[in-house]
Amino acid sequence: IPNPERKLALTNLGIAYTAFIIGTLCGLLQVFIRNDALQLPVWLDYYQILTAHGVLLALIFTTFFIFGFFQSGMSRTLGAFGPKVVFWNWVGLIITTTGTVMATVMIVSGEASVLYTFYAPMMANGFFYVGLALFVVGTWVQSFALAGHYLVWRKANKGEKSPLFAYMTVATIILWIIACLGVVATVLFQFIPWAFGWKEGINVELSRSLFWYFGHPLVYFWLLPAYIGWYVIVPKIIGGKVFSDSLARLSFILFILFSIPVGFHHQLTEPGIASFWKFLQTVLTFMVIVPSLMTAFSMFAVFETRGRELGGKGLFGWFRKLPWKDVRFTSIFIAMLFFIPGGAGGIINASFQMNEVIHNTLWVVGHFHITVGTPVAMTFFGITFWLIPFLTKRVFTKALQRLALIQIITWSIGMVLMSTAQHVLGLFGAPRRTAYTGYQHEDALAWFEGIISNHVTMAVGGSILFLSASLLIFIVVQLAWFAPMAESATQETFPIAESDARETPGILENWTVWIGVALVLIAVAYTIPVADMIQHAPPDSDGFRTW
Ligand code: HAS
Repeated sequence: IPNPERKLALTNLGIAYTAFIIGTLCGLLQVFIRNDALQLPVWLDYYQILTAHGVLLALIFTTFFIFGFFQSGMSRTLGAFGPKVVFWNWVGLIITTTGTVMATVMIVSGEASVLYTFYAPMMANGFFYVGLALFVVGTWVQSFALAGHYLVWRKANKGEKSPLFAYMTVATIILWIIACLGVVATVLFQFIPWAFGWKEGINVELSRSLFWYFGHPLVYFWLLPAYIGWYVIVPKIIGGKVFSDSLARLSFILFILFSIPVGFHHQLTEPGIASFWKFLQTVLTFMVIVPSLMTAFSMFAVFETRGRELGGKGLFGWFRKLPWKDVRFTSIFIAMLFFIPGGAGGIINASFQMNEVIHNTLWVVGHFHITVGTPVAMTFFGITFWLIPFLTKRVFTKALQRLALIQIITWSIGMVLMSTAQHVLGLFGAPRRTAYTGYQHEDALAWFEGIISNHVTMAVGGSILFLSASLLIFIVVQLAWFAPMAESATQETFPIAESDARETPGILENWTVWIGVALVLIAVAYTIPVADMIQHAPPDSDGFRTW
Protein backbone atom coordinates (compact mmCIF):
# COMPACT_ATOMS: atom_id res chain seq x y z
CA ILE A 1 0.00 0.00 0.00
CA PRO A 2 1.21 3.57 -0.65
CA ASN A 3 3.18 5.59 1.86
CA PRO A 4 0.45 8.07 2.94
CA GLU A 5 -1.73 5.17 4.13
CA ARG A 6 1.25 3.56 5.82
CA LYS A 7 1.94 6.77 7.75
CA LEU A 8 -1.68 7.18 8.76
CA ALA A 9 -1.98 3.62 9.98
CA LEU A 10 1.34 3.73 11.81
CA THR A 11 0.39 6.94 13.61
CA ASN A 12 -2.85 5.34 14.77
CA LEU A 13 -1.03 2.21 15.92
CA GLY A 14 1.66 4.26 17.68
CA ILE A 15 -0.92 6.15 19.74
CA ALA A 16 -2.78 2.89 20.42
CA TYR A 17 0.28 1.21 21.89
CA THR A 18 1.29 4.28 23.92
CA ALA A 19 -2.15 4.20 25.53
CA PHE A 20 -1.80 0.44 25.94
CA ILE A 21 1.33 0.50 28.07
CA ILE A 22 0.13 3.31 30.36
CA GLY A 23 -3.27 1.62 30.66
CA THR A 24 -1.79 -1.74 31.62
CA LEU A 25 0.44 -0.07 34.22
CA CYS A 26 -2.70 1.40 35.80
CA GLY A 27 -4.16 -2.13 35.78
CA LEU A 28 -1.14 -3.42 37.64
CA LEU A 29 -1.51 -0.74 40.33
CA GLN A 30 -5.18 -1.64 40.74
CA VAL A 31 -4.78 -5.32 41.49
CA PHE A 32 -2.31 -4.40 44.24
CA ILE A 33 -4.58 -1.77 45.70
CA ARG A 34 -7.48 -4.22 45.91
CA ASN A 35 -5.21 -6.67 47.59
CA ASP A 36 -4.26 -4.01 50.17
CA ALA A 37 -0.62 -4.46 49.16
CA LEU A 38 -0.24 -0.94 47.85
CA GLN A 39 -1.08 2.45 49.33
CA LEU A 40 -1.29 5.21 46.76
CA PRO A 41 0.30 8.61 47.48
CA VAL A 42 -2.28 11.20 48.51
CA TRP A 43 -2.27 12.95 45.14
CA LEU A 44 -3.39 9.78 43.35
CA ASP A 45 -6.58 7.90 44.05
CA TYR A 46 -8.01 4.53 43.11
CA TYR A 47 -10.82 5.95 40.98
CA GLN A 48 -8.45 8.16 39.04
CA ILE A 49 -6.34 5.13 38.14
CA LEU A 50 -9.37 3.00 37.39
CA THR A 51 -10.68 5.72 35.06
CA ALA A 52 -7.31 5.95 33.30
CA HIS A 53 -7.15 2.16 32.98
CA GLY A 54 -10.64 1.89 31.45
CA VAL A 55 -10.38 4.91 29.16
CA LEU A 56 -6.85 4.21 27.92
CA LEU A 57 -7.41 0.52 27.20
CA ALA A 58 -11.08 0.12 26.41
CA LEU A 59 -11.53 3.35 24.46
CA ILE A 60 -8.20 4.70 23.27
CA PHE A 61 -6.10 1.58 22.57
CA THR A 62 -8.98 -0.13 20.78
CA THR A 63 -10.20 2.81 18.72
CA PHE A 64 -6.80 3.92 17.44
CA PHE A 65 -5.82 0.35 16.68
CA ILE A 66 -9.07 -0.25 14.81
CA PHE A 67 -8.67 2.80 12.60
CA GLY A 68 -5.06 1.93 11.80
CA PHE A 69 -6.18 -1.57 10.82
CA PHE A 70 -9.10 -0.25 8.75
CA GLN A 71 -6.99 2.33 6.92
CA SER A 72 -4.37 -0.19 5.88
CA GLY A 73 -6.93 -2.89 5.00
CA MET A 74 -9.15 -0.55 2.97
CA SER A 75 -6.15 0.60 0.96
CA ARG A 76 -4.97 -3.00 0.53
CA THR A 77 -8.36 -4.29 -0.71
CA LEU A 78 -9.91 -1.29 -2.52
CA GLY A 79 -6.75 0.37 -3.82
CA ALA A 80 -4.81 3.53 -2.97
CA PHE A 81 -6.63 6.40 -1.21
CA GLY A 82 -7.22 9.57 -3.19
CA PRO A 83 -5.75 12.81 -1.73
CA LYS A 84 -9.11 13.80 -0.22
CA VAL A 85 -9.45 10.50 1.60
CA VAL A 86 -5.93 10.85 2.99
CA PHE A 87 -6.60 14.47 4.00
CA TRP A 88 -9.85 13.75 5.84
CA ASN A 89 -8.38 10.76 7.58
CA TRP A 90 -5.66 13.03 8.95
CA VAL A 91 -8.18 15.68 9.97
CA GLY A 92 -10.16 13.00 11.82
CA LEU A 93 -7.08 11.56 13.43
CA ILE A 94 -5.98 14.99 14.67
CA ILE A 95 -9.42 15.71 16.14
CA THR A 96 -9.54 12.28 17.81
CA THR A 97 -6.07 12.82 19.25
CA THR A 98 -6.92 16.31 20.52
CA GLY A 99 -9.97 14.87 22.29
CA THR A 100 -7.85 12.06 23.73
CA VAL A 101 -5.24 14.46 25.07
CA MET A 102 -7.90 16.69 26.65
CA ALA A 103 -9.66 13.81 28.36
CA THR A 104 -6.39 12.25 29.51
CA VAL A 105 -5.12 15.54 30.98
CA MET A 106 -8.36 15.87 32.92
CA ILE A 107 -8.04 12.32 34.26
CA VAL A 108 -4.39 12.67 35.18
CA SER A 109 -5.00 15.96 36.96
CA GLY A 110 -7.70 14.33 39.07
CA GLU A 111 -10.52 16.33 37.48
CA ALA A 112 -12.32 13.36 35.96
CA SER A 113 -12.28 10.35 38.27
CA VAL A 114 -15.66 9.22 36.95
CA LEU A 115 -14.67 5.86 35.38
CA TYR A 116 -15.02 5.04 31.71
CA THR A 117 -18.81 4.83 32.02
CA PHE A 118 -18.92 8.40 33.50
CA TYR A 119 -22.26 7.82 35.23
CA ALA A 120 -24.11 10.89 36.50
CA PRO A 121 -24.47 12.18 39.15
CA MET A 122 -20.68 11.88 39.31
CA MET A 123 -19.38 14.99 37.61
CA ALA A 124 -16.08 15.63 35.86
CA ASN A 125 -14.54 18.90 34.69
CA GLY A 126 -16.49 20.09 31.62
CA PHE A 127 -13.39 19.78 29.45
CA PHE A 128 -13.35 16.01 30.01
CA TYR A 129 -16.70 15.81 28.22
CA VAL A 130 -15.53 18.22 25.52
CA GLY A 131 -12.56 15.86 25.03
CA LEU A 132 -14.93 12.90 24.71
CA ALA A 133 -17.06 14.75 22.18
CA LEU A 134 -14.00 15.62 20.08
CA PHE A 135 -12.84 12.01 20.30
CA VAL A 136 -16.12 10.80 18.82
CA VAL A 137 -16.31 13.51 16.17
CA GLY A 138 -12.75 12.67 15.06
CA THR A 139 -13.64 9.00 14.65
CA TRP A 140 -16.67 10.02 12.59
CA VAL A 141 -14.50 12.09 10.26
CA GLN A 142 -12.15 9.11 9.77
CA SER A 143 -15.17 6.85 9.28
CA PHE A 144 -16.72 9.10 6.64
CA ALA A 145 -13.38 9.36 4.85
CA LEU A 146 -13.17 5.56 4.67
CA ALA A 147 -16.82 5.30 3.62
CA GLY A 148 -16.07 7.84 0.87
CA HIS A 149 -13.25 5.64 -0.40
CA TYR A 150 -15.63 2.69 -0.46
CA LEU A 151 -18.29 4.67 -2.37
CA VAL A 152 -15.76 5.69 -5.01
CA TRP A 153 -14.84 2.02 -5.44
CA ARG A 154 -18.48 0.99 -5.76
CA LYS A 155 -19.12 3.61 -8.41
CA ALA A 156 -16.17 2.36 -10.40
CA ASN A 157 -17.18 -1.29 -9.95
CA LYS A 158 -20.95 -1.20 -10.46
CA GLY A 159 -22.74 -4.48 -9.78
CA GLU A 160 -19.78 -6.09 -8.07
CA LYS A 161 -19.72 -7.13 -4.45
CA SER A 162 -17.07 -5.33 -2.49
CA PRO A 163 -14.13 -7.28 -1.03
CA LEU A 164 -15.05 -8.86 2.29
CA PHE A 165 -12.61 -6.73 4.29
CA ALA A 166 -14.09 -3.50 2.94
CA TYR A 167 -17.65 -4.74 3.40
CA MET A 168 -16.99 -5.60 7.03
CA THR A 169 -15.25 -2.28 7.64
CA VAL A 170 -18.27 -0.41 6.29
CA ALA A 171 -20.63 -2.50 8.45
CA THR A 172 -18.54 -1.73 11.55
CA ILE A 173 -18.51 1.97 10.70
CA ILE A 174 -22.30 2.00 10.29
CA LEU A 175 -22.69 0.33 13.67
CA TRP A 176 -20.29 2.83 15.23
CA ILE A 177 -21.99 5.91 13.84
CA ILE A 178 -25.50 4.85 14.85
CA ALA A 179 -24.23 3.82 18.29
CA CYS A 180 -22.41 7.09 18.93
CA LEU A 181 -25.63 9.07 18.52
CA GLY A 182 -26.50 8.10 22.11
CA VAL A 183 -23.24 9.19 23.67
CA VAL A 184 -23.10 12.36 21.61
CA ALA A 185 -26.63 13.26 22.76
CA THR A 186 -25.87 12.74 26.43
CA VAL A 187 -22.48 14.46 26.30
CA LEU A 188 -23.62 17.50 24.29
CA PHE A 189 -27.08 18.08 25.73
CA GLN A 190 -26.73 16.75 29.26
CA PHE A 191 -23.17 16.55 30.58
CA ILE A 192 -21.53 19.61 29.02
CA PRO A 193 -24.25 22.13 30.02
CA TRP A 194 -24.43 20.56 33.48
CA ALA A 195 -20.68 20.39 34.10
CA PHE A 196 -20.14 24.01 33.00
CA GLY A 197 -22.99 25.08 35.26
CA TRP A 198 -25.36 26.24 32.50
CA LYS A 199 -27.96 23.81 33.74
CA GLU A 200 -28.62 22.97 37.35
CA GLY A 201 -29.41 19.26 37.24
CA ILE A 202 -29.17 16.19 35.11
CA ASN A 203 -31.66 13.44 34.35
CA VAL A 204 -29.63 10.53 35.65
CA GLU A 205 -31.74 7.70 34.27
CA LEU A 206 -31.81 9.26 30.82
CA SER A 207 -28.04 9.81 30.82
CA ARG A 208 -27.36 6.22 31.82
CA SER A 209 -29.74 4.94 29.15
CA LEU A 210 -28.17 7.08 26.44
CA PHE A 211 -24.77 5.88 27.60
CA TRP A 212 -25.74 2.20 27.37
CA TYR A 213 -27.50 2.75 24.04
CA PHE A 214 -23.91 3.48 22.99
CA GLY A 215 -22.06 1.30 25.51
CA HIS A 216 -23.26 -2.07 24.34
CA PRO A 217 -22.67 -1.65 20.60
CA LEU A 218 -19.32 -0.18 21.66
CA VAL A 219 -18.30 -3.72 22.65
CA TYR A 220 -19.16 -4.91 19.15
CA PHE A 221 -17.22 -2.03 17.69
CA TRP A 222 -14.24 -3.68 19.43
CA LEU A 223 -15.29 -7.20 18.49
CA LEU A 224 -16.04 -6.76 14.78
CA PRO A 225 -12.52 -5.75 13.73
CA ALA A 226 -11.33 -8.86 15.59
CA TYR A 227 -13.93 -10.84 13.64
CA ILE A 228 -12.53 -9.33 10.43
CA GLY A 229 -9.23 -10.86 11.49
CA TRP A 230 -10.96 -14.20 12.11
CA TYR A 231 -13.00 -14.28 8.91
CA VAL A 232 -10.62 -12.68 6.44
CA ILE A 233 -7.05 -12.95 7.74
CA VAL A 234 -6.86 -16.28 9.61
CA PRO A 235 -8.02 -18.50 6.69
CA LYS A 236 -5.25 -17.02 4.54
CA ILE A 237 -2.60 -17.53 7.22
CA ILE A 238 -3.48 -21.21 7.49
CA GLY A 239 -3.66 -21.57 3.72
CA GLY A 240 -7.44 -21.95 3.49
CA LYS A 241 -10.40 -19.91 2.22
CA VAL A 242 -13.36 -18.10 3.76
CA PHE A 243 -15.92 -20.80 4.56
CA SER A 244 -18.98 -18.93 3.32
CA ASP A 245 -18.98 -15.38 2.00
CA SER A 246 -22.72 -14.92 2.58
CA LEU A 247 -22.60 -16.28 6.12
CA ALA A 248 -19.78 -13.88 6.94
CA ARG A 249 -21.67 -10.90 5.52
CA LEU A 250 -24.94 -11.90 7.15
CA SER A 251 -23.31 -12.14 10.57
CA PHE A 252 -22.13 -8.53 10.25
CA ILE A 253 -25.61 -7.41 9.21
CA LEU A 254 -27.08 -9.12 12.27
CA PHE A 255 -24.68 -7.11 14.43
CA ILE A 256 -25.93 -3.86 12.87
CA LEU A 257 -29.51 -4.91 13.61
CA PHE A 258 -29.25 -6.38 17.08
CA SER A 259 -26.29 -4.82 18.83
CA ILE A 260 -27.96 -1.49 19.56
CA PRO A 261 -31.48 -2.03 20.94
CA VAL A 262 -30.10 -4.00 23.90
CA GLY A 263 -28.49 -1.42 26.22
CA PHE A 264 -30.99 -2.09 29.04
CA HIS A 265 -29.26 -5.39 29.80
CA HIS A 266 -26.70 -3.23 31.59
CA GLN A 267 -29.49 -1.55 33.53
CA LEU A 268 -31.57 -4.51 34.65
CA THR A 269 -31.31 -3.48 38.31
CA GLU A 270 -32.36 0.13 37.70
CA PRO A 271 -35.79 1.12 38.99
CA GLY A 272 -36.57 3.76 36.35
CA ILE A 273 -37.30 1.35 33.49
CA ALA A 274 -40.44 -0.80 33.35
CA SER A 275 -39.82 -4.57 33.34
CA PHE A 276 -41.48 -5.05 29.97
CA TRP A 277 -38.84 -2.95 28.20
CA LYS A 278 -36.05 -4.69 30.04
CA PHE A 279 -37.52 -8.00 29.00
CA LEU A 280 -37.84 -6.93 25.38
CA GLN A 281 -34.20 -5.85 25.27
CA THR A 282 -33.16 -9.10 26.97
CA VAL A 283 -34.82 -11.01 24.14
CA LEU A 284 -33.03 -8.85 21.58
CA THR A 285 -29.77 -9.53 23.43
CA PHE A 286 -30.28 -13.21 22.81
CA MET A 287 -30.60 -12.37 19.11
CA VAL A 288 -27.19 -10.69 19.09
CA ILE A 289 -25.65 -13.94 20.32
CA VAL A 290 -26.62 -15.62 17.02
CA PRO A 291 -23.97 -13.96 14.79
CA SER A 292 -21.25 -14.98 17.26
CA LEU A 293 -22.47 -18.57 17.16
CA MET A 294 -22.43 -18.35 13.34
CA THR A 295 -18.86 -17.09 13.57
CA ALA A 296 -17.83 -19.98 15.83
CA PHE A 297 -19.40 -22.44 13.36
CA SER A 298 -17.70 -20.81 10.42
CA MET A 299 -14.27 -20.82 12.07
CA PHE A 300 -14.53 -24.48 13.04
CA ALA A 301 -15.45 -25.22 9.42
CA VAL A 302 -12.42 -23.31 8.12
CA PHE A 303 -10.10 -25.15 10.50
CA GLU A 304 -11.51 -28.57 9.79
CA THR A 305 -11.57 -28.10 6.00
CA ARG A 306 -7.98 -26.89 5.98
CA GLY A 307 -6.78 -29.59 8.41
CA ARG A 308 -8.32 -32.29 6.21
CA GLU A 309 -6.74 -30.77 3.08
CA LEU A 310 -3.42 -31.10 4.85
CA GLY A 311 -4.06 -34.81 5.36
CA GLY A 312 -5.74 -34.90 8.78
CA LYS A 313 -7.67 -38.16 9.19
CA GLY A 314 -10.39 -39.32 11.56
CA LEU A 315 -12.60 -37.22 13.76
CA PHE A 316 -9.93 -34.88 15.14
CA GLY A 317 -6.84 -35.66 13.04
CA TRP A 318 -7.27 -32.37 11.17
CA PHE A 319 -6.70 -30.46 14.37
CA ARG A 320 -3.05 -31.52 14.63
CA LYS A 321 -2.36 -30.43 11.04
CA LEU A 322 -3.02 -26.74 11.69
CA PRO A 323 0.10 -24.49 11.60
CA TRP A 324 0.57 -24.26 15.36
CA LYS A 325 4.08 -22.85 15.06
CA ASP A 326 2.88 -19.76 13.23
CA VAL A 327 2.31 -17.25 16.03
CA ARG A 328 0.13 -15.11 13.74
CA PHE A 329 -2.33 -18.01 13.83
CA THR A 330 -1.74 -19.40 17.34
CA SER A 331 -2.31 -16.00 18.95
CA ILE A 332 -5.68 -15.59 17.28
CA PHE A 333 -6.66 -19.20 17.89
CA ILE A 334 -6.09 -18.79 21.64
CA ALA A 335 -8.02 -15.54 21.47
CA MET A 336 -10.95 -17.49 20.02
CA LEU A 337 -10.72 -20.10 22.77
CA PHE A 338 -11.08 -17.39 25.39
CA PHE A 339 -14.27 -16.23 23.75
CA ILE A 340 -15.98 -19.54 24.49
CA PRO A 341 -16.19 -18.90 28.27
CA GLY A 342 -16.33 -15.14 27.58
CA GLY A 343 -19.46 -15.55 25.46
CA ALA A 344 -20.99 -18.06 27.86
CA GLY A 345 -20.51 -15.56 30.68
CA GLY A 346 -22.22 -12.93 28.54
CA ILE A 347 -25.23 -15.21 28.14
CA ILE A 348 -25.38 -15.60 31.92
CA ASN A 349 -25.19 -11.82 32.37
CA ALA A 350 -27.97 -11.29 29.89
CA SER A 351 -30.28 -13.78 31.57
CA PHE A 352 -32.47 -11.25 33.37
CA GLN A 353 -32.73 -13.07 36.74
CA MET A 354 -29.13 -14.32 36.82
CA ASN A 355 -27.99 -10.76 36.27
CA GLU A 356 -29.17 -10.07 39.85
CA VAL A 357 -26.41 -12.36 41.11
CA ILE A 358 -23.51 -10.94 39.16
CA HIS A 359 -24.39 -7.28 38.58
CA ASN A 360 -21.88 -4.85 40.08
CA THR A 361 -19.62 -7.66 41.25
CA LEU A 362 -16.10 -8.57 40.15
CA TRP A 363 -17.68 -11.23 37.92
CA VAL A 364 -18.43 -8.50 35.36
CA VAL A 365 -14.79 -7.43 35.44
CA GLY A 366 -13.82 -11.06 34.83
CA HIS A 367 -16.29 -11.16 31.93
CA PHE A 368 -14.87 -8.20 30.11
CA HIS A 369 -11.30 -9.33 30.53
CA ILE A 370 -12.12 -12.52 28.64
CA THR A 371 -14.06 -10.67 25.95
CA VAL A 372 -12.38 -7.39 25.17
CA GLY A 373 -9.23 -8.12 27.20
CA THR A 374 -8.31 -11.33 25.43
CA PRO A 375 -10.38 -12.38 22.39
CA VAL A 376 -10.28 -8.82 21.06
CA ALA A 377 -6.94 -7.63 22.46
CA MET A 378 -5.06 -10.82 21.62
CA THR A 379 -6.46 -10.82 18.10
CA PHE A 380 -5.12 -7.27 17.81
CA PHE A 381 -1.72 -8.53 19.04
CA GLY A 382 -1.83 -11.31 16.43
CA ILE A 383 -2.59 -8.70 13.75
CA THR A 384 0.15 -6.40 15.06
CA PHE A 385 2.78 -9.12 14.54
CA TRP A 386 2.41 -8.89 10.77
CA LEU A 387 0.77 -5.49 10.28
CA ILE A 388 3.57 -3.36 11.72
CA PRO A 389 6.32 -5.12 9.70
CA PHE A 390 4.08 -4.86 6.65
CA LEU A 391 3.75 -1.11 7.21
CA THR A 392 7.40 -0.50 8.08
CA LYS A 393 8.67 -2.93 5.41
CA ARG A 394 10.60 -4.86 8.03
CA VAL A 395 10.87 -8.54 8.85
CA PHE A 396 9.14 -10.35 11.69
CA THR A 397 12.27 -12.35 12.47
CA LYS A 398 12.39 -15.84 13.99
CA ALA A 399 13.73 -14.39 17.27
CA LEU A 400 10.84 -11.93 17.46
CA GLN A 401 8.41 -14.72 16.62
CA ARG A 402 9.69 -16.70 19.59
CA LEU A 403 9.26 -13.67 21.85
CA ALA A 404 5.77 -13.19 20.46
CA LEU A 405 4.89 -16.75 21.41
CA ILE A 406 6.11 -16.13 24.96
CA GLN A 407 4.08 -12.94 25.03
CA ILE A 408 0.91 -14.75 23.98
CA ILE A 409 1.44 -17.56 26.45
CA THR A 410 2.11 -15.23 29.37
CA TRP A 411 -0.90 -13.11 28.49
CA SER A 412 -3.04 -16.25 28.47
CA ILE A 413 -1.72 -17.51 31.82
CA GLY A 414 -2.10 -14.08 33.44
CA MET A 415 -5.60 -13.74 32.10
CA VAL A 416 -6.71 -17.23 33.17
CA LEU A 417 -5.52 -16.54 36.73
CA MET A 418 -6.87 -13.04 36.96
CA SER A 419 -10.21 -13.51 35.27
CA THR A 420 -10.99 -16.83 36.98
CA ALA A 421 -10.31 -15.20 40.35
CA GLN A 422 -12.51 -12.27 39.35
CA HIS A 423 -15.40 -14.51 38.27
CA VAL A 424 -15.27 -16.57 41.47
CA LEU A 425 -14.79 -13.56 43.73
CA GLY A 426 -17.77 -11.98 42.02
CA LEU A 427 -19.95 -15.00 42.79
CA PHE A 428 -18.91 -14.69 46.43
CA GLY A 429 -20.11 -11.13 46.35
CA ALA A 430 -16.91 -9.09 45.91
CA PRO A 431 -18.06 -5.74 44.53
CA ARG A 432 -16.59 -4.00 41.51
CA ARG A 433 -15.70 -0.33 40.97
CA THR A 434 -14.45 0.10 44.51
CA ALA A 435 -11.12 -0.13 46.28
CA TYR A 436 -12.93 -1.49 49.32
CA THR A 437 -14.44 -4.90 49.61
CA GLY A 438 -17.47 -3.68 51.48
CA TYR A 439 -18.59 -1.63 54.43
CA GLN A 440 -16.53 -3.78 56.80
CA HIS A 441 -13.51 -3.99 54.63
CA GLU A 442 -11.26 -6.03 56.89
CA ASP A 443 -13.92 -8.60 57.78
CA ALA A 444 -15.11 -8.83 54.21
CA LEU A 445 -11.63 -9.51 52.87
CA ALA A 446 -11.52 -12.64 55.02
CA TRP A 447 -14.38 -14.17 52.96
CA PHE A 448 -12.08 -14.29 50.00
CA GLU A 449 -9.26 -16.47 51.12
CA GLY A 450 -9.70 -19.50 48.87
CA ILE A 451 -7.00 -20.50 46.43
CA ILE A 452 -8.80 -19.09 43.44
CA SER A 453 -11.27 -16.80 45.15
CA ASN A 454 -8.49 -14.62 46.33
CA HIS A 455 -7.36 -11.09 45.60
CA VAL A 456 -3.78 -12.40 45.67
CA THR A 457 -4.45 -14.76 42.74
CA MET A 458 -5.88 -11.78 40.91
CA ALA A 459 -2.75 -9.76 41.66
CA VAL A 460 -0.43 -12.56 40.51
CA GLY A 461 -2.39 -12.76 37.24
CA GLY A 462 -2.30 -8.98 36.90
CA SER A 463 1.48 -8.89 37.38
CA ILE A 464 2.07 -11.57 34.73
CA LEU A 465 -0.18 -9.55 32.41
CA PHE A 466 1.88 -6.43 32.93
CA LEU A 467 5.12 -8.27 32.17
CA SER A 468 3.49 -9.64 29.04
CA ALA A 469 2.34 -6.16 28.05
CA SER A 470 5.90 -4.84 28.45
CA LEU A 471 7.20 -7.65 26.26
CA LEU A 472 4.61 -6.77 23.64
CA ILE A 473 5.76 -3.16 23.62
CA PHE A 474 9.35 -4.36 23.17
CA ILE A 475 8.24 -6.40 20.13
CA VAL A 476 6.25 -3.46 18.73
CA VAL A 477 9.27 -1.14 19.06
CA GLN A 478 11.50 -3.69 17.36
CA LEU A 479 9.05 -4.15 14.50
CA ALA A 480 8.64 -0.42 14.09
CA TRP A 481 12.29 0.67 14.19
CA PHE A 482 14.88 -2.01 14.63
CA ALA A 483 14.00 -5.28 12.86
CA PRO A 484 15.91 -5.82 9.58
CA MET A 485 14.39 -4.28 6.46
CA ALA A 486 12.56 -6.70 4.16
CA GLU A 487 14.53 -7.54 1.04
CA SER A 488 11.54 -7.72 -1.29
CA ALA A 489 8.13 -6.12 -1.21
CA THR A 490 6.48 -9.51 -0.83
CA GLN A 491 8.50 -10.66 2.15
CA GLU A 492 6.07 -9.16 4.65
CA THR A 493 2.50 -9.45 3.50
CA PHE A 494 -1.00 -8.38 4.44
CA PRO A 495 -2.90 -11.69 4.36
CA ILE A 496 -6.35 -11.56 2.77
CA ALA A 497 -8.21 -14.83 2.19
CA GLU A 498 -10.08 -15.65 -0.95
CA SER A 499 -13.85 -15.42 -0.53
CA ASP A 500 -16.24 -16.62 -3.18
CA ALA A 501 -18.96 -13.96 -3.45
CA ARG A 502 -20.57 -15.22 -6.66
CA GLU A 503 -23.61 -16.69 -4.90
CA THR A 504 -23.85 -14.01 -2.22
CA PRO A 505 -27.23 -12.22 -2.40
CA GLY A 506 -26.89 -8.57 -3.44
CA ILE A 507 -29.35 -7.44 -0.76
CA LEU A 508 -26.64 -8.01 1.83
CA GLU A 509 -24.88 -4.95 0.46
CA ASN A 510 -27.97 -2.76 0.34
CA TRP A 511 -27.09 -0.64 3.37
CA THR A 512 -30.22 1.53 3.18
CA VAL A 513 -32.39 -1.51 3.91
CA TRP A 514 -30.35 -2.63 6.93
CA ILE A 515 -29.90 0.83 8.39
CA GLY A 516 -33.69 1.25 8.01
CA VAL A 517 -34.46 -2.01 9.83
CA ALA A 518 -31.93 -1.16 12.56
CA LEU A 519 -33.57 2.25 13.14
CA VAL A 520 -37.02 0.64 13.39
CA LEU A 521 -35.78 -1.84 16.00
CA ILE A 522 -34.14 0.97 17.95
CA ALA A 523 -37.36 3.00 17.84
CA VAL A 524 -39.39 0.03 19.10
CA ALA A 525 -36.98 -0.73 21.94
CA TYR A 526 -36.33 2.81 23.12
CA THR A 527 -39.09 5.33 22.25
CA ILE A 528 -41.56 4.62 25.06
CA PRO A 529 -39.08 4.01 27.89
CA VAL A 530 -37.10 7.14 26.97
CA ALA A 531 -40.31 9.19 26.78
CA ASP A 532 -41.15 7.85 30.26
CA MET A 533 -37.78 8.92 31.61
CA ILE A 534 -38.28 12.45 30.34
CA GLN A 535 -41.87 12.66 31.48
CA HIS A 536 -41.12 11.46 35.01
CA ALA A 537 -37.98 13.47 35.57
CA PRO A 538 -38.16 15.79 38.60
CA PRO A 539 -38.58 19.49 37.70
CA ASP A 540 -35.75 21.94 38.40
CA SER A 541 -36.31 25.23 40.25
CA ASP A 542 -37.80 26.89 37.14
CA GLY A 543 -40.38 24.15 36.94
CA PHE A 544 -38.91 22.61 33.79
CA ARG A 545 -38.31 18.89 33.61
CA THR A 546 -34.62 18.17 34.12
CA TRP A 547 -32.89 16.85 31.05
FE1 HAS B 1 -20.56 -8.33 27.71
C1 HAS B 1 -21.06 -6.42 30.55
C2 HAS B 1 -23.75 -9.54 27.95
C3 HAS B 1 -20.17 -10.03 24.71
C4 HAS B 1 -17.75 -6.49 27.00
N1 HAS B 1 -19.59 -6.77 28.62
C5 HAS B 1 -19.94 -6.14 29.79
C6 HAS B 1 -18.97 -5.12 30.10
C7 HAS B 1 -18.06 -5.11 29.06
C8 HAS B 1 -18.45 -6.16 28.15
C9 HAS B 1 -16.87 -4.18 28.90
O1 HAS B 1 -26.30 -8.90 29.53
C10 HAS B 1 -18.96 -4.25 31.34
C11 HAS B 1 -19.59 -2.93 31.16
C12 HAS B 1 -19.51 -2.13 32.42
O2 HAS B 1 -18.43 -1.54 32.68
O3 HAS B 1 -20.47 -2.11 33.20
N2 HAS B 1 -21.73 -9.60 26.58
C13 HAS B 1 -22.99 -9.98 26.87
C14 HAS B 1 -23.46 -10.90 25.84
C15 HAS B 1 -22.44 -11.05 24.94
C16 HAS B 1 -21.37 -10.21 25.40
C17 HAS B 1 -24.81 -11.55 25.78
N3 HAS B 1 -19.22 -8.28 26.17
C18 HAS B 1 -19.25 -9.07 25.04
C19 HAS B 1 -18.13 -8.73 24.19
C20 HAS B 1 -17.45 -7.72 24.84
C21 HAS B 1 -18.15 -7.46 26.08
C22 HAS B 1 -17.85 -9.36 22.86
C23 HAS B 1 -16.25 -6.97 24.45
C24 HAS B 1 -15.63 -7.08 23.31
N4 HAS B 1 -22.09 -8.06 29.01
C25 HAS B 1 -23.32 -8.63 28.92
C26 HAS B 1 -24.17 -8.12 30.01
C27 HAS B 1 -23.41 -7.23 30.75
C28 HAS B 1 -22.11 -7.20 30.10
C29 HAS B 1 -25.57 -8.44 30.29
C30 HAS B 1 -23.86 -6.40 31.95
C31 HAS B 1 -23.53 -7.05 33.21
C32 HAS B 1 -23.93 -6.15 34.37
O4 HAS B 1 -24.92 -6.46 35.04
O5 HAS B 1 -23.28 -5.11 34.62
C33 HAS B 1 -22.49 -11.88 23.66
O6 HAS B 1 -22.17 -11.09 22.55
C34 HAS B 1 -21.59 -13.09 23.70
C35 HAS B 1 -21.81 -14.01 22.51
C36 HAS B 1 -20.60 -14.86 22.27
C37 HAS B 1 -20.59 -16.19 22.17
C38 HAS B 1 -19.28 -16.90 21.99
C39 HAS B 1 -19.07 -17.53 20.64
C40 HAS B 1 -17.70 -18.14 20.57
C41 HAS B 1 -16.81 -17.93 19.60
C42 HAS B 1 -15.45 -18.55 19.70
C43 HAS B 1 -15.32 -19.80 18.86
C44 HAS B 1 -14.00 -20.44 19.06
C45 HAS B 1 -13.33 -21.11 18.10
C46 HAS B 1 -12.02 -21.70 18.44
C47 HAS B 1 -13.82 -21.25 16.71
C48 HAS B 1 -21.82 -17.00 22.24
C49 HAS B 1 -17.13 -17.10 18.41
C50 HAS B 1 -11.90 -23.13 18.05
C51 HAS B 1 -11.92 -23.96 19.24
C52 HAS B 1 -11.61 -25.26 19.30
C53 HAS B 1 -11.78 -25.96 20.61
C54 HAS B 1 -11.14 -26.08 18.15
